[in-house]
Amino acid sequence: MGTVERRTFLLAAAGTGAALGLAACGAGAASTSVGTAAITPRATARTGSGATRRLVLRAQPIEVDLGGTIVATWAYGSTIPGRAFHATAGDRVIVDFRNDLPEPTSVHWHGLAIRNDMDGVPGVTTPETAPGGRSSFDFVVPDPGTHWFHPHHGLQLDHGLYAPFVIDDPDEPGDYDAEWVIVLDDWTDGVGPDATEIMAGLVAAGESGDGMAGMGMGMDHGMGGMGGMGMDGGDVTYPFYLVNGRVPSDPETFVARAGDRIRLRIINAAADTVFTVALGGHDLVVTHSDGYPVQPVATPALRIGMGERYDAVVTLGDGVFAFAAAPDGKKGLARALVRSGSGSVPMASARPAELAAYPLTVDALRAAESARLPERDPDTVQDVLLSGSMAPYVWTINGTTYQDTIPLTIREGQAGRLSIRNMSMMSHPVHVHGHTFQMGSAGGSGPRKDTVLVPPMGGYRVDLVADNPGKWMVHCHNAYHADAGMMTRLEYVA
Ligand SMILES: [Cu+2]
Repeated sequence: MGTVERRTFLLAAAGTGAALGLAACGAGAASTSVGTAAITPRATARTGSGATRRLVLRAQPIEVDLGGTIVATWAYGSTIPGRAFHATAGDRVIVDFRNDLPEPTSVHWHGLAIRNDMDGVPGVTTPETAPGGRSSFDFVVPDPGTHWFHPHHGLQLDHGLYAPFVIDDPDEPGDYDAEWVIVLDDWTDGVGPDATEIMAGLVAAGESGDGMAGMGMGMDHGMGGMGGMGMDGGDVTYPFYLVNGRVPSDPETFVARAGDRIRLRIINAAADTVFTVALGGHDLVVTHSDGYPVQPVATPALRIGMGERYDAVVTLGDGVFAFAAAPDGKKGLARALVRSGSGSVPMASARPAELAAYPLTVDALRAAESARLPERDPDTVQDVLLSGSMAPYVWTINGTTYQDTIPLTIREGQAGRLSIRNMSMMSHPVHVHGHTFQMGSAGGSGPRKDTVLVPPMGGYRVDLVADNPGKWMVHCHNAYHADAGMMTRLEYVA
């Protein structure tokens, strides 16, 4: 495990605790946040490639075929996922965004440590885009990797509003024959209750003290509803789980030749579902976590939390294989097919044997040398305590919901350490905007990431460098937990 620490805490699950107000011990709660004046010089100091790429993006209501089921939803463009956008590290990206949805929205560029005022968080970094309105974004993409974009607005993530954002590394040889982007999702739009109805059901169930009470709202026929009582399987069961917008009975089929080396770029865009993924008959050789290289490690199966991305290389055998994504703690399966020869197509419900293996998690990964932060003792250590409950349906960081949060603080140039501890019986994917952290300690062997799945009652220590001034969200990437309060900010102070 190297220095990656996974700490288990013997804390009562119910203890949201009053004595947790440790958030602001680092840089001083009385300091004032830095403003745009600090953001611009830092952003303009970035060396670019000189190239400019343009993205014309429209959020709109569409009808889309999931594979025999046509549903109404909201999407970027006319497909689910939205078309993947490609750039090279150092490129300037100019986005012309139009909102044709009936409510305000925003676009957040997940995993990109771009300038703060382009981060797409209404009320914190970037104005929302009104219905019928336009917004433009203009930023330099600093780091290569598999990233994505989605709204940072209420529960909009649980519609079809997501798309890959792939940044190529000009210095990487690309030792593979092809790359395939694989986006996982949990799906309810047009077949089950929508996100707002699900949230209302979770809140109502929490008020009645009955975690299953929400089942009454049209979800009593197995087409969706609330999951188990706060266990690791998420809070919501979904009618469908999708790979690249397709149900398992009518999957996307990737075609290649036996012996080809394929780079998979796997993105979990789900709102409430952790997936375990496997390619039948193959090992996945994991090469990157959240865009950053790791020492390659082979595994039959891989666990991926919401918001996380993993890249893996596979060397294809000869035949027809299922790439399967099993939702943790829930029934159902998502899949794509890989065809590299003749053979019969596995049944839609067939689970590759690899899914029975214990899946690789972040604990087994070590950063490539190039991905390690410089070794450095932290200037500030701050707690990120995750807690909450199903009844009432409230999720907190450091003992408060977002509206009452006391932001984490840091000064530009400081080394910061977050001590993330999960005091609940659910896993939470914790996402930090504008930065990537190194698991364990700076200069150690832990992987670089921007989103980490923290297991029930577990914890991680992560280090980051305060090199991107602004106000940055730190939050759970479960859309329902975030909406129920599980968010805070990391604010730069003078
Ligand atoms: Cu959570």
